[in-house]
Amino acid sequence: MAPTNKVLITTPWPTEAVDTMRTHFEVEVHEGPLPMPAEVWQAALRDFDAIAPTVIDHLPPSVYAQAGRRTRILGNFGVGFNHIDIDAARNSGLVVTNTPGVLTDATADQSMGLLLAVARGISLGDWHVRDGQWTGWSPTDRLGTQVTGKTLGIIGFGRIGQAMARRAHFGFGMQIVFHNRSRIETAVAQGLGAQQLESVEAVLKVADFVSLHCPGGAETRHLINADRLNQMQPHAFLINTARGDVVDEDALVDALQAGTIAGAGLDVFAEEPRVHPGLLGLTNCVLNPHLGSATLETRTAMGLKVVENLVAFFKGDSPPDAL
Ligand code: 8YV
Repeated sequence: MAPTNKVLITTPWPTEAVDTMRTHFEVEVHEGPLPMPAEVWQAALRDFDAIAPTVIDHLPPSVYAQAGRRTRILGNFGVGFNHIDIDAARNSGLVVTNTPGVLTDATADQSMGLLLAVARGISLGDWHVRDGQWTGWSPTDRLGTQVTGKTLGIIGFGRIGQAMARRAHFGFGMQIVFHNRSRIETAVAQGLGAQQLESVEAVLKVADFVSLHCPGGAETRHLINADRLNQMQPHAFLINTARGDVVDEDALVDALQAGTIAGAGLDVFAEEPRVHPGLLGLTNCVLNPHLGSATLETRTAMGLKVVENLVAFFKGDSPPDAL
């Protein structure tokens, strides 16, 4: 019988996904400390045929260069892969896969949820009720901003950006404008009530809400900086479920404090799990602990997608989500 390939999961997954992995491979799950320390990575690269990291793993450079490496594939649990040096991996003969598609809806739901929460004071209202700060209904109490019928600007019109547009347009009657690096077919955009604009600035100028759905990494670092925050309308809100460093957090704190923009709904931060201290004291932002894909169904599907990629790879086929 052929020897079973060994897989290391760096951060515990939902049970069904781990159990499925075990039906194909000899599996170990690293339970902690999290993220997996560099010395554990070093040993893992010698001992495992495949490693399945997540967004919290900032892979030590030795991953790509280690002599005597047994690992041939990294099956990333997540669609974003800015924590992996894809070029270095490729150059060293390491295959990398991700999990597109299965987390689109969960992430778009979360983006819409943050948009509603910050516009309508849902999160702040919850605090106030628990804290005994609600003294009774009044016509002028905690007035938020109407969402229905407003203009949503989307930066990055891939799967998740389009799913956000669908929710906002068909669910809330919003007009959609977006910016995307490549041209989106007019029929696709029109089907979502959306119009592609030539620049990020053009979107920022007209949007009542701006939602970020572009990939992270060097190309989009600080895409939303002080200058661009200034181009937003003072009543506009910024929603980020993409990656924390797409936004210059110092500039965002300044803008939220000065009223340059009205508020923000943030699911991701530049140095997770650290949150910029300036954000913590502000009541015009809603802060979530990177929950974009956090449903049991979605996290299970993400794990199953990693399994599918590893199974294809070890069968000698090309994995469906190779990067
Ligand atoms: C994932 C995400 O949960 O898939 C992504 O890129 O941002 C998240 O929603 C996380 O990355 C897990 O690795």
